[in-house]
Amino acid sequence: MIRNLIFYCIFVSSILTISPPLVKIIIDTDGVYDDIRALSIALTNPKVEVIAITTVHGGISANQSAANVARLLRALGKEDVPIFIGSQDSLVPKGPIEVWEDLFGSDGIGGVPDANPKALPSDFTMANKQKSAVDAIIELTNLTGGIVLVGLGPLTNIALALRKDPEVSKRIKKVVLMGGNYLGIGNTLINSTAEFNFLMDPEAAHIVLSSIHTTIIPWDTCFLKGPEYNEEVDYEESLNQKTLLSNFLNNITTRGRQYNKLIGQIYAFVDDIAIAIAIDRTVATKSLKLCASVELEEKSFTRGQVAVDWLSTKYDPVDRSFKSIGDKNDANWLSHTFVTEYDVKEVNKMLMEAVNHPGKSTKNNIKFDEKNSLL
Ligand SMILES: [Ca+2]
Repeated sequence: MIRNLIFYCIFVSSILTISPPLVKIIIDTDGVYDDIRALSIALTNPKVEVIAITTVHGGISANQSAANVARLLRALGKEDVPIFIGSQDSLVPKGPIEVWEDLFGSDGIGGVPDANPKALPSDFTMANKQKSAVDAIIELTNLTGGIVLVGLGPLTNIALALRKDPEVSKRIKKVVLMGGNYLGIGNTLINSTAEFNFLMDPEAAHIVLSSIHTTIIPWDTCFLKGPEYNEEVDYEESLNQKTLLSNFLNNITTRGRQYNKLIGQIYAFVDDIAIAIAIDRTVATKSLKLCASVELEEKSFTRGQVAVDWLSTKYDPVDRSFKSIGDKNDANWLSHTFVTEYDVKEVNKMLMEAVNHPGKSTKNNIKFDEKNSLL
């Protein structure tokens, strides 16, 4: 009896040791090439269960985003991950999407439909047609506890989900966003101090930041730290591994990397950082907790910029930084965690593991040459 009990205890403890709980993630994305690179990490990381991928307008349409995600899922043999299409426009409609073709190509992923895996018409029909992204977020967070919601695009879907069912904010474990800023560094228009995702739907960003404490990877951090961290990692290392996924990521980012070079910008990590921090929060090595809101004034240079209340902060001598005193300020601006430094080597490691991951399909780890022919 005692021996059986000991065996049972060893058996249970070994299971607990071998199988830490999976990080359950829903990713909301506008499906351009950095989103696809970031999704690759989540979809292949053994610590992660991707519950669903929801798509939103942004760099491209929500439909094109869903097709790009479907193409990635085929590359990984992960067609079982559900895709739900969401909002086609911002809360205050802004009209047709202007795709930044020089950077992203016409489809948001480099305009290379013949790159392996080739784009297929069926990519546009893989998404679940029964349910919208907003309802999927509401229902899936009801079915599964402890979900981490990661936003990699404009926040329209997440805002609508929080509006339709405010309890979403209590059910989810946390929200990690790539977007916004805290120093007013913009990345879209020369007359705007807003970051792209927030500028594409400032009202949605305002709703999200007013409804729930979030962890934000602001554009300022990507912009300021990207060049500095280039001394620590080779951002293109994961693109030269000659696996199907590595070649795919290389092909879909070629145009963007060339364009960045042309305008003197560096090809660095962006959305990948959000996914890495959602999986392992220690990837964020320094952060600021700040009460913040979003500027909504129309036709202003600052529309979509994050407004920070520095007066409600105090100096933290240990971290040598300013941090908010409470969870909200007197104007009810909630506090948010802005990641200001991150472990770039760990993000690169996760990306390297992704491109070298065999996935469900063994074809993924077969080595390919530059033209995608089998070696
Ligand atoms: Ca994005």
